[in-house]
Amino acid sequence: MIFRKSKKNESETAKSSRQVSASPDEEKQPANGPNESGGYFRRLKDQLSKTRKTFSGGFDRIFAGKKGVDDDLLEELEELLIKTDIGVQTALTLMQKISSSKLTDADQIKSLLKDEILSILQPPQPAPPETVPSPRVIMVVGVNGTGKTTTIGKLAAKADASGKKVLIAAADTFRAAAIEQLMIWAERANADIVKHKEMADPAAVAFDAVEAASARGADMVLIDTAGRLHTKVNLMEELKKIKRTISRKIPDAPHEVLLILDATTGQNALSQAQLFNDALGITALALTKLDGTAKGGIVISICNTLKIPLKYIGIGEKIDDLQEFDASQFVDALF
Ligand SMILES: Nc1nc2c(ncn2[C@@H]2O[C@H](COP(=O)(O)OP(=O)(O)O)[C@@H](O)[C@H]2O)c(=O)[nH]1
Ligand SMILES: [Mg+2]
Repeated sequence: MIFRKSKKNESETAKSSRQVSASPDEEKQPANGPNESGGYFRRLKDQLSKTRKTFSGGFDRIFAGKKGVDDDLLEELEELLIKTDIGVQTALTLMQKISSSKLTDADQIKSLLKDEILSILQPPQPAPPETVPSPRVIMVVGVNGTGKTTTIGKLAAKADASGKKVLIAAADTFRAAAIEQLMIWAERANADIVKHKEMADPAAVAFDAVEAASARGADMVLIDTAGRLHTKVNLMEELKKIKRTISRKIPDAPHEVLLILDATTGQNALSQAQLFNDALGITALALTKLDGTAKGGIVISICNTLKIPLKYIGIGEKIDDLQEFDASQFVDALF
């Protein structure tokens, strides 16, 4: 295997220290789980405020001072849904439910809408219990700027907080800055990092990382990848090669191919998902930057259109601003 011979020279590993200084904001904070304190839900609600203002605020405005439901009001409601990036098809489905319910009371319509959205967001059947391979290899993919590196940092911190040993692979070798950015996140999350030089073969980095993780008894490997889209074909080939190469070391790896989508790109996120899924077989989604947009309806659009589970949502730039997606909490935060 050609890429192994240069390993000694090129591969460096760095174990970060817990003493590394970080600004108070960057200081590692306990990773919350969905069943933990009210602070977790409050944070979600705060960070989704832009979408909530459009959604729930808009709803109240439409119904203010109106008695009964007429065509104009329904039209306004449909426009509102589309404005939040819920998608035309999903908006139409919801409007049909409202029309056929014959409800006229604003509160009742709101609660019907809430129930219908929840049933879209909830997976049809509970996911089968995950077997936990060790190391569990997660390949993280997505277009540049969607939040791959940041999400890896957040995931690593969560895993570290639950006592797991994490190793991160710097397989976005396209820019030196990308490797440096990942090193900072690894440090914050107390994770090991495996990196080569800029422009090194990303598949070789991934292979070394998986090998090092096995040797060191790591629980989780997070593989950062490039996302330049102007060379779309090459990118997909590069990602496929990484995937193949990993499976040569661990046959059933990667155990997860996590696609990162940026909520602020709206419906574009859906076409990106199609592209990456066709090439790689995406097993889970993370939707970032829900804090920065009034178009959080994209969550509903994604769950209604794609048959890929939405596992995580990013609601800020801080290390603990990644939450496991919980449909009912999300809907409660929206209304
Ligand atoms: N507001 C907000 N910003 C985010 C979130 N996730 C990532 N970002 C920011 O998005 C930018 C690009 O993220 P990065 O991880 O470098 O994207 P990559 O190119 O896919 O690796 C950075 O400025 C991040 O801080 C999020 O959930 N909310
Ligand atoms: Mg990156």
